[in-house]
Amino acid sequence: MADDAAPLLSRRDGAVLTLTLNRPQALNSFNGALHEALIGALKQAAGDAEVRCVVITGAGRGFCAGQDLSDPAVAPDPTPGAAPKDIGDLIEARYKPLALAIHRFPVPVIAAVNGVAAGAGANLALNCDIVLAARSASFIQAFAKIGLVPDCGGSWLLPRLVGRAQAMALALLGDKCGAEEAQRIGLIWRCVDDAALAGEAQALAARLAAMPSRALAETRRAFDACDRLDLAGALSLEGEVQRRLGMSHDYLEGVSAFFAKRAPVFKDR
Ligand code: T3D
Repeated sequence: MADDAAPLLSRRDGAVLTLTLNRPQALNSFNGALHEALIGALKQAAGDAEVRCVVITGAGRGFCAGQDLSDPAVAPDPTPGAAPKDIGDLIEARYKPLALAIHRFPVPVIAAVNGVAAGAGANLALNCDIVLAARSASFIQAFAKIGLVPDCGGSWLLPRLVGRAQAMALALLGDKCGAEEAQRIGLIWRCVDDAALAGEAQALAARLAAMPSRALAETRRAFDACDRLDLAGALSLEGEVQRRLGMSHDYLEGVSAFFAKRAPVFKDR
């Protein structure tokens, strides 16, 4: 694949937008062009009322191998005496906005993990609302192996997803966690046969796209916010969100459709 190939492929099927990371020669690792393309596509989709679910997947045999460690903009310079690069700026400028864009996205985001997901690539997937993986895929918290800590939200996500004991082992050892094991420990939702991944991801996306998007995004927001709340605070938050949703078109539509014994047509976003 030529270096000037589009780093991100974008396809619309009805209300479902599929974004394919497209640097297969480097296992879809992130360089500046891929970062810009992905965040740009997410921003555009967030403002497009016709998009009601996003699927992120990878081209070729990998999902995403995290940061492109050969990118001269951020890779350490081995020349004796060369000044170290400030990769904190990279995290602030690229990975933080990416993780937040997914957590604040107005409609569900699915990761369809088609192969190895390492470093920030693993955590890109784990930031998504639902992670579906091919049975042959794997997740690697590769950071410790190169002297770094989990980023792209990994330090927040991992203990919440799998508990501290599993999270510590995943992060400290950096071992490959196969998709079946990832499902068993609760790191991901489900793995499916490799040949079924794309179809299952699209079917799931179409199903979510027909659901009340605003309520789904508020569910994610409540789950994230409740981490900082006690039970009373969580109950208050639920009341505040229900108050808003109870005044929405989709609630009226959902209840009307229930009594009319017809399929609802949800519109809010
Ligand atoms: O700047 C900063 O570092 C801060 C940002 C941090 C965020 C991060 O994501 S840090 C973590 C970075 N990622 C890694 O450390 C993972 C590195 N990759 C691997 O450990 C392995 O490639 C995999 C376990 C993911 C897959 O192994 P395998 O044996 O299936 O494939 P491979 O042969 O290692 O890789 C295939 C090609 O992709 C190879 O290129 P080549 O030899 O065919 O020309 C390899 O160099 C390239 N590749 C894989 N990962 C990266 C990469 N090239 C650049 N950057 C990568 N991350």
